[in-house]
This record gives sequence, structure tokens and C-alpha cells, in this order.
Amino acid sequence: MSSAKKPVCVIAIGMAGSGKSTFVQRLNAHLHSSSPPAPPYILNLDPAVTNLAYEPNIDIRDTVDYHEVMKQYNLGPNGGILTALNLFTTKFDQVLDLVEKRAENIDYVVIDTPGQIEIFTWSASGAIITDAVASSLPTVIAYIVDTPRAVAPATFMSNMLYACSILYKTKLPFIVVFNKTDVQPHAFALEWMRDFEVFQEALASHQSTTDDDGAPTYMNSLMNSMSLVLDEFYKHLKSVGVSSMTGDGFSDFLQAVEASREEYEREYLPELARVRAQREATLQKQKEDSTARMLADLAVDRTSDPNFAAQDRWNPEEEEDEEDDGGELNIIDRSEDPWPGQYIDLTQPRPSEPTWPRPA
Ligand SMILES: Nc1nc2c(ncn2[C@@H]2O[C@H](COP(=O)(O)OP(=O)(O)OP(=O)(O)O)[C@@H](O)[C@H]2O)c(=O)[nH]1
Ligand SMILES: [Mg+2]
Repeated sequence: MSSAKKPVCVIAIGMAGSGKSTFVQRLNAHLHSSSPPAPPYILNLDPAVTNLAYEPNIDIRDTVDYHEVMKQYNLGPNGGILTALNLFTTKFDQVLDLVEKRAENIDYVVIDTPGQIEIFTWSASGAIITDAVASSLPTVIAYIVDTPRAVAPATFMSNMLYACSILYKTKLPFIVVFNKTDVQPHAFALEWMRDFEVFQEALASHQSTTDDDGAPTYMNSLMNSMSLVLDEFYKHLKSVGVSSMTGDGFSDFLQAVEASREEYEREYLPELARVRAQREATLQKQKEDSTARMLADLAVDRTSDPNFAAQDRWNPEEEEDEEDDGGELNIIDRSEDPWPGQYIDLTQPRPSEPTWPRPA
């Protein structure tokens, strides 16, 4: 199947309470009411959520009981969520099969992730799930930001640094979604991302930038250096403002997703192919190396014991004679009576109990 036909997978990631689940619900509603309707295929990966405003196609809660996991493994809430996700990940091949079966008829696959961001972004399961999805479908990260909470420059920056780390970890197309614009428009954020100096001014006006001796505070110099790092990062991403409450901005979001699909095909896919080819080449080289080592070992043995080596030769004529005499190959029929040296399958129960005399 050509990737042009494949659905795009949107993975919603964001800090706790940023509005991931509401965003997924609104995206679902938006796609249902578009013309023609394009209902997405939705996966909920949050085992701890009690109420969802949308109907997921696959729900982690059907597979693992998070409360039971906490009890059984004696874990706290976050350990419980992480373990539940780990258990679910062991079955993820089945999930992918289900998604792939539906791939012809859907345009979008949407994934809602657990509340605590690090459970998904800094766990082996999160990485396995992301890589598995991204190697089979065009995939994009929707990084949900709680805009009203990001008006403080320091909070904005730490949120963006987190986004930056996810971008460099996954290397997937990335859309920063400034959510809750009904409460706080996101124009300030766009301005900070576009103009580094405006952000620095905001930083300076939000806190004291010098200590009692007039030297820049540690925090201030750190933030200034960090914002320089971020300046480079901003060039690699798309950003949109949405309100998951009102539905505002969702058409812009879908446009950004379409552009991300192209980016996936242009940048991620060739990189994936390159990494795969490299892995194949390394494996091939390892195989050749070990074969060469084995042949070298054999050569050493032969020189150290030439008499034995002389006997240990393959004589094609002998083999042919045997075949001529014996006719057919010696096929073992395992259903016949046992004979000395017969292969015994220890994983199978014995057909009958041994008959030797037992001590009384
Ligand atoms: N005003 C407003 N509130 C929103 C918006 N999106 C989400 N919320 C509210 O933000 C709160 C958190 O939303 P959720 O969708 O549960 O956020 P989440 O990221 O899934 O939360 P966890 O999974 O628990 O981390 C809820 O009270 C939502 O009603 C929005 O666009 N505007
Ligand atoms: Mg949620």
C-alpha cells in the first residue's frame, strides 16, 4: 500500500491537565462533522482515566485493570499507570494489526496518552509504542500546551524545553498546539517564539534579573542561554492555537497535520530506511565476522593435527555409493517403538508409564 493512502496517526502528548483528552474528543467531533465525515480510529492509553468524553476504538482499560495492577504489584498511582502501560505494550502488535486492518477506511488514528507526561515520554513502553506506530503509519506529535498557564515566561520556557526534548527523542513531525485559547489567546506565545528579544524582555520584566551586587542571577543567565537553544528549536516546528472547548482552530490543526504528513514522508521515512539499512549492514557484518573467525579456527585445528584432518574429509564418491545402495533417505518415523538414541521430546507427556519394577 502506498503511504499516500495511509491514515495519519496523531499522538496527543502534554503536561497533566493540558487538555489532551478534551482535545481528542474535540478532534473526534470535528472529524465526524466534516464533509465528508472522516471518523478517526481512537486509542486511549490512559489506564487511570475514569470518564472519557469520546468513545475509543481501543481502550487500555479493557486490557489492564489499573487498580488491580497497583494492588498486585504493590505500587503507587504513577507506578501503577506505568506498569499497566508496560503490560499493554506487550500486546501492541495486536493493536497494530487491528489498526492496519482498518487502515484502508480511515484517514486518522488518534492516540490519547496518560495524564503524567513522563509516563509516556520517558518510558520504554512509550518509546516502543511511538516507534511501532511511526514505522507503520505517517505519525505526528501533537504537543498540547495549557496556554493560560504558559503566560509566565519561565513556565512557557520549561514547557518548550520539554517539547524540545520530545522532538529530538522521537524525531517525528511536531505540532505545538496552544490549547484553551478561549481563555487565553496564544498570540503572545507566537510572538515569543518569533522574536527572541521580546521573550527576553518578558523574562526580565517577570523577575529580578540581577542579584544584590548587580550581577545577573544564575536563573537569569540560565534562562537566557536556554532561550537561545529554543530559538533553533522553534524553526523546526509548526504551531497552532485551538480551543478544545469551542472547536476553534481545528481546521488549522488539520492543515498542519497534512503538512506534517509530507514532512514525515520527506524526512522521517528516509531516515527510518537509513537506520534500518544500517542495522541490516551491522548484522550482516557480524555474521560474516563470526563465519570468518570459525573458518580461521578450523584452519588452525587442521594445521595442528594434520593426520586427523586427512581422515576428516568428505568423499563425494562414498556418499554417492551409499545412496545407490540404500535407495531412499533414512526417514525416522517417530510414531514407531523407541530405539537407543532416539530423540525424545521432553515437553510432551510420555505415552505410557515406565514398566520397570519399582521399590515396594
Ligand atoms: N476553557 C477550556 N478548558 C479546557 C480546554 N481543553 C480542556 N479544558 C479543561 O482542562 C481540564 C483538563 O482537561 P483534560 O482533557 O482532562 O486534560 P488531560 O490533559 O487529558 O488531563 P490528564 O489526562 O488528566 O492529564 C478539564 O477541566 C477541561 O475541561 C479548552 O480548550 N478550554
Ligand atoms: Mg486525559
